[in-house]
Amino acid sequence: SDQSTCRVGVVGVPFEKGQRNTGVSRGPEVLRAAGVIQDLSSFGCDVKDYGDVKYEVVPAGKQLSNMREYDDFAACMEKVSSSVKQVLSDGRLCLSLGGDHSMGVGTIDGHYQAKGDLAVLWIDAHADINTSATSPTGNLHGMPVALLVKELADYWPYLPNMDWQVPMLSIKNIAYIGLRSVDEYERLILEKFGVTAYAMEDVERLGVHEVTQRALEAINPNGERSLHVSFDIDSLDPLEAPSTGTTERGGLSLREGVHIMETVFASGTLGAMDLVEVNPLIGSEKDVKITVDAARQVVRAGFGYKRRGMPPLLKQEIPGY
Ligand code: 4U7
Ligand code: MN
Ligand code: MN
Ligand code: MN
Repeated sequence: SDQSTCRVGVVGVPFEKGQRNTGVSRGPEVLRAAGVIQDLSSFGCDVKDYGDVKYEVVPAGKQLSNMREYDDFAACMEKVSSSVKQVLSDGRLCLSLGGDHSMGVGTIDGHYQAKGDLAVLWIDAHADINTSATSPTGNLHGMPVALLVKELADYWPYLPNMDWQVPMLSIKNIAYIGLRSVDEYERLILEKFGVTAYAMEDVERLGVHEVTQRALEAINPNGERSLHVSFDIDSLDPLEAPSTGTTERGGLSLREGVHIMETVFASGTLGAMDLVEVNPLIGSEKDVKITVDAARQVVRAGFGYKRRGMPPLLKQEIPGY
């Protein structure tokens, strides 16, 4: 019998220039080596690995202020976008392994090109909605949401080599879960546009299940939009995911992260998921293992793994069953 519950395409994005720590670019290699792909096929997914995205830099000819490594970013994300678009056009769900979170620009652009109107669930300690004018760091991994939304298009200078990317997302169709480190101007934008944002205090008050249901209801009430989940591993508490560059204490438990992804799967709307910001060069060997194991559990939950157990794959007949 064909029990393939899902068809998935995996894209690796070994990009780390959106932030300052060496090592995030090794995320895809470490997650694959730990068995992310086998995790999915072990419960019946049909998984195809599309490999890692490669790019060549085209210098913009001028420095963009407060956008570090802009040339590499623009070149890489164009390739990320076309890979994600390819996976989805092949009739697969897309799992993108990062890499730093600036890659959300490429993955969400590619998703939009394949599926049109989207709903985006951004699971993160941070809002990642700085522009080059508001960013305290100049790090592009803190800016992807602001690059993607229509409502902030006028807040950017002309961005050379980004003509392939049109800000197409409505800020109304994004919801956050896990926030606990939001910069002042980010807060201003969230307030101004009434963005659906469940910070940690909301998870405490309502519980993770209610928060996830409300987030999905707000951005995709009829379930007609394809859902993009961008999961920053730093949304989890650093006790559960220590090997990442921008830890914030007081985060989601691994169980809460898994529960969010189980709820996402149950909604039947998932089109693509990013798992980003795992940095195997931060912390001890044990820290890296804890972080990578957490990432694996979050991913498999999103593609249909059930903690209560899965039915057998019936590769052979077992007498008596
Ligand atoms: B991540 C920060 F200032 N807001 O913009 C910034 F605190 O993808 C952090 O969520 C961004 O990890 C964190 O640099 C980006 C900073
Ligand atoms: Mn992030
Ligand atoms: Mn973050
Ligand atoms: Mn981070």
